[in-house]
Amino acid sequence: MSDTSRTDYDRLVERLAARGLDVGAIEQRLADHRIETPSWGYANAGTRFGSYPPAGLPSDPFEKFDDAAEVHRLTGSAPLVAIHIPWDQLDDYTALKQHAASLGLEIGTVNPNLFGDQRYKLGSLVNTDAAIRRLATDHVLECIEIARQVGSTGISLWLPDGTNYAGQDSFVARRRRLHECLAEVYAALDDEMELLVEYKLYEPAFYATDLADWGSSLLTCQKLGPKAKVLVDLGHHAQGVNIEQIVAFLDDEDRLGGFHFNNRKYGDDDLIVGSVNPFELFLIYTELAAAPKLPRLTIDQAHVIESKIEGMVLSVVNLQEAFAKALLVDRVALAERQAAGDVLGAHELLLDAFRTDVRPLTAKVREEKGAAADPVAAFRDGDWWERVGSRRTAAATTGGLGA
Ligand code: RM4
Ligand code: MN
Ligand code: MN
Repeated sequence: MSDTSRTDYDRLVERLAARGLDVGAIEQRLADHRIETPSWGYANAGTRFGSYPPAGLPSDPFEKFDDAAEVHRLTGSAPLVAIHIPWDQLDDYTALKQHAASLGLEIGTVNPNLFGDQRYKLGSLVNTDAAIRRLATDHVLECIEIARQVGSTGISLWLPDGTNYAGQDSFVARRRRLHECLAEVYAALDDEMELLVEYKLYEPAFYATDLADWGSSLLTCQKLGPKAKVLVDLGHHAQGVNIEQIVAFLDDEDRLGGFHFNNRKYGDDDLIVGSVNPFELFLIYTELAAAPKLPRLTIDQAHVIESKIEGMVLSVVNLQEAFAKALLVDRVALAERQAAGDVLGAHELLLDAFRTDVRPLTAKVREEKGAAADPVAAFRDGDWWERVGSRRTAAATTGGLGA
């Protein structure tokens, strides 16, 4: 650590200690913070209008893990990588598991894909055709088997099913078909496994999505059993929805399974987390930090014009800073002010934590883990391109939307 940053750090620690905060405990929680990055975030992605694949893209799942390892090396907090099947389809998943371990990584959630196949035109797990439902269910069962092989305990399900026109199908019949398929999936889970049930307001369907909001996901999870939990993707709500309140409610019900972090301005934009609304991200972490254990924290983004690795590094840094700020909230004083009806006094405690520049703290925690004080600058100044990127000549894989 340089002398200037040491001074910044010492000053910050002094200020925090004066507020009665246990800086050592905060640093420990920051050191334990584990983010999962998505394999598809390293592959080509675009919009429906086109894509601009940069040079040096990975050409297979192994190379995607090489890129994820770079993100982990620089940030110290991204040891998990989510895989998407069939985008990461392999004959031998144990080879990928070994490759991950050799890089200091683990395979995180396994994500079935129920939207790529032509046969899913009218839906997957809710399709009126029993043969298509069988196909989709078997695919999720295959993902459970893959999870078993790679030592993963999370199956992350995003159901793209929905209808485009009123009257196209019965809401209730669709729901029953979905629950029947998911009951079979649930029964196949091992004890330590979890089924994460993601919801999304709209897209690809535009009239009614079968799992459109946290309520429908939660009802589904409650029907299935305790191993089914809700997954919150920050881009999957109507504008203005209070996501931190959803987080608090789900956590209180012990049904918060995990996150797909990203940020949005309009729709499901999949921009860098914390780039549009850092205050919302801080408030979400304020709810998360209140519990002793964090849920699965996955990034689900599509970097369309920016550097993919740099974008992922910045995302992890933004998550580290949001968590650090949330850990500064004086919870005792907050409860006191809430009980006293001190509206702005309580609000001020949150603002104070949010406005604190925590960068000296997160930098120190990263450096102690052997990562970079400033990961984005370290990536820019580093030799990833010479070492890895420029050597990649094989055709890049797809595996992001619109790619
Ligand atoms: C969806 C959803 C899923 C993601 C796909 C690619 O909008 O967020 O989680 O896997 O996109
Ligand atoms: Mn998602
Ligand atoms: Mn999405």
